[in-house]
Amino acid sequence: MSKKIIVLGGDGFCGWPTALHLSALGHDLVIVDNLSRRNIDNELEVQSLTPIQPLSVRINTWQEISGHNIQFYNIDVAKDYDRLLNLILTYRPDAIVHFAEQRAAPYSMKSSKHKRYTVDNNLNATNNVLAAIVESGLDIHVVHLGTMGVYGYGTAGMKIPEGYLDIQVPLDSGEVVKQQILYPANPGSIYHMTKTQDQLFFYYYNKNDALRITDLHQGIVWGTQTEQTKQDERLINRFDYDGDYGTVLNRFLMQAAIGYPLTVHGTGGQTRAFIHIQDTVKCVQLAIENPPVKGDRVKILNQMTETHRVGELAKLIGEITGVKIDYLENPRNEALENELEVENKCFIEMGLKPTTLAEGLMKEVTEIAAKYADRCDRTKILCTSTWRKK
Ligand code: NAD
Ligand code: USQ
Repeated sequence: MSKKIIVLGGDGFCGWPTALHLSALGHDLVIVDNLSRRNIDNELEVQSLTPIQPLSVRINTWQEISGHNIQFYNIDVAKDYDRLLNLILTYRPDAIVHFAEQRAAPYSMKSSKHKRYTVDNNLNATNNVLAAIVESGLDIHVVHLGTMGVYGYGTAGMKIPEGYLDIQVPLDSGEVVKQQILYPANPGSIYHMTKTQDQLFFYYYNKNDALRITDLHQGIVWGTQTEQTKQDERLINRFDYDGDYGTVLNRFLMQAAIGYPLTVHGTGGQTRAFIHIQDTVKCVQLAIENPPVKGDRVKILNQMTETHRVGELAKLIGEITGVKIDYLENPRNEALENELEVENKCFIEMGLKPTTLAEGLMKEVTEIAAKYADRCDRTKILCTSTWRKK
């Protein structure tokens, strides 16, 4: 059944392909974005490796190719509360997908100005969305993009559950009470910290106002293109490679394509969770199709398909492409080595068929990283944002 869906942050790396995927399925789409990500590119004097088009060109191209119309509103979700509320009241969406946050950990740690911006932007954006839904009186399903980083990356040897931890509390009487609590938050950057705060907003608005909320704890997204963004170069997705916004696997792919030694932080023993962008858009679709019912607690799903050590990824890419590896001093304050096992059976049971690293890696190097290699500014590759003053 066709739904009315607002994608907040729909001009971004995950938001744009998600909007196209949902539109291709026949849903009615509205994108809201304040284009802050494009302005941050100006601030950092860097550009997407891929030549992304202005949003109006993207939307017109999609209309031309698919016949589907996507509306766009330039609204700052963190600041323009009245315009957001007005849009919700007039459009009356069935679902709101919320990507509209500052998402780079290194950017959030650059200076006190960047810390404060990230906190202001992310917390106010989330609170505004939830408060506006309550004020509208409409029954709207919120699908939020959270992060695996809310859990931290270490465990007591167990699989990280999907949001809730079973605990047993021994009482003085000797009785043992069983409960489920939110998995303890353990953020590793100011950015990740905002996502742990988002969880509390969801918990509260769900408890107080019975809002229907799905929080997707997503791993590191890799890859660039989806079935829709491939259809025309004007639809191409963004590819961040710089030291602030580039994420590790895409950075390694781009570095391999230009023969730049792979930038492993520390020993590379950090294990992280990964997901391909094609699976991201599929997961959001599945989350929308499987909403919680009124009265359910916040539904938390782990949106990841594989875990890998950063150093092992570098070795794999080194073997395929012949590029060298550089072991650099780690600019972050993070564990040098960690094990990570993650439960992700909810999405698998809903029908997700993961894109594996093995099938996608080389395609990504040749079709994207090598093709646009001449757009790379080598001076922007190293990560210069440090977690603690030297
Ligand atoms: P992105 O920066 O490419 O996209 C975010 C979009 O939101 C941008 O277009 C930006 O202009 C917009 N935006 C930000 N603040 C806004 C505001 N106040 N009002 C309106 N628009 C605003 O980031 P992304 O990689 O697409 O990530 C999207 C979401 O997914 C984020 O919340 C992020 O935390 C989460 N996530 C991303 C990854 C990843 O690897 N990229 C992994 C896990 C989770
Ligand atoms: N790393 C390197 N070399 C690099 C870049 C990064 O070794 O050149 C290391 C980092 O030190 C870190 C790991 O790779 O240990 C991951 O870094 P990243 O920049 O790829 O990912 P991260 O900062 O965790 O953030 C990204 C997204 C964020 C999302 C998160 C999901 O930017 O929006 O929330 O991935 S997760 O990591 O699962 O929390």
